[in-house]
Amino acid sequence: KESRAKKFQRQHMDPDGPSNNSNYCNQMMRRRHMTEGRCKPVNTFIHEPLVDVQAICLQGNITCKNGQPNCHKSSSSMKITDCRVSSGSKYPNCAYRTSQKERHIIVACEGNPYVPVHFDASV
Ligand code: T3P
Repeated sequence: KESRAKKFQRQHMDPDGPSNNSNYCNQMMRRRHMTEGRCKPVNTFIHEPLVDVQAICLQGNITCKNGQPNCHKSSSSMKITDCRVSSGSKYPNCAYRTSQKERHIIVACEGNPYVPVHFDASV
C-alpha cells in the first residue's frame, strides 16, 4: 500500500516543474491519479527539491486547519502551482485552472522519519 509520505510526493511534488503551460493542471491532475472516482477540487504542486520540502518539518510547530499541532510553515517562499477545478467541469472530464505562485507553504508532518504527509495551505 502507498505510504502517506509517498502519497504526499505523488500529489504535491513536481521539482522539475512548472511547465509554463495553461494545460499543466489538466495533465498533472490526471497523470498523478487525482481524477479517479472524482475530480479532486484543489491541489497544489511544489516546484522545489524534495529535501527542501522535507526540511520544512524541522521548522517550529504550528496548528493545522484541522486543529492538530503537527503543521510547519516554510521559512522561505516556494514556487508552487495551484490547481482548482473549473466551475463547468463534470467528472470524468476534470478541467482545472492553473495558477503559478510564490508562497510560504504549510505542511503537516508525521512518522519516523518525520516527513510531509499533507498540504495544509499556502500563505
Ligand atoms: P492532502 O491532505 O492529500 O494533501 O484540504 C483537502 C486537500 O486539498 C488536501 O489534500 C490538500 C489540498 N490542498 C492543496 O493541495 N492546496 C491548498 O492550497 C489547499 C487549501 C488544499
